[in-house]
Amino acid sequence: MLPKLGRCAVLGVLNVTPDSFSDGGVNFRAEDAIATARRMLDDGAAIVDVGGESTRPGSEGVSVEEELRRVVSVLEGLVGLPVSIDTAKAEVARRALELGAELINDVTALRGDPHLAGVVADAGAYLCLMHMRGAPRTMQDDPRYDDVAATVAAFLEERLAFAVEQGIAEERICLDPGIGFGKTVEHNVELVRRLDVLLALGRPVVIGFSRKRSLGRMLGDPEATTGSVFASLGAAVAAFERGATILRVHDVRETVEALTIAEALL
Ligand code: HH2
Repeated sequence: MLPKLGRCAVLGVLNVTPDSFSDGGVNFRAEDAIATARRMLDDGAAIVDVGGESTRPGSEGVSVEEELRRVVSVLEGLVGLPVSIDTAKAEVARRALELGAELINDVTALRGDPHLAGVVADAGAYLCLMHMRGAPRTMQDDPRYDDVAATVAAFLEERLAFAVEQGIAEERICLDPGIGFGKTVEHNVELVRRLDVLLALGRPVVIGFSRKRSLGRMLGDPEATTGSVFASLGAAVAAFERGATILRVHDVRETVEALTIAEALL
């Protein structure tokens, strides 16, 4: 799945939103988004993940019409290029697949829209199932787990079985612990340190630590709302070393260079 680097692939984040936590507004105009996507692919991304709804902590979500309005012109400008769509909505996924998207990245792991599984199955598309506790509006209100790695693994195992039951081929599914989605800094750290628990499910693991607030907080700012590029590179290399094979990142060129060297040396 998604070859480009030798042993892992970079998925470039393209938020077509006014309010994403680290790059909100930067690619809100379709021309800018299309140019950014092309640059990410030139820089070595295996695929570009187009999203029209922010899931940052506290966000409320947008309507299907608004999400379609944001992403369709961008997808039209990227026909023929490897694209993923970051959506939980069946209607947005359906339109994106018609326009050539190959992967559906669903942060709700098929719990958000009862029609999404059928859309993915009918298209024979790739699917990313992500763990999230609660919903973006409230997910960071004091999240607690007895054993975060075991809880996330059990959840993803159940969602994987559900997706397969719905007719989605297991070989097309990858799993993501959802860094920052209903998790403290310590939970996020433990999920990467114990990635073997997720790898035991037998599917490729995606890690999206890029620019997330935990990185800024780990560097000593308790109020940080983002993390730096340098901190993100450290997280990407560590996640790769722990066995993640798909890294979801904002800074593609920097990450591809870091991972190319890590692949050569590890
Ligand atoms: N993180 C975000 C959004 N989608 N999808 C997966 N599979 N894994 C992630 O870690 C993940 C994701 C949040 O980051 P971003 O897209 O940059 O921000 P926003 O949701 O504010 O647009």
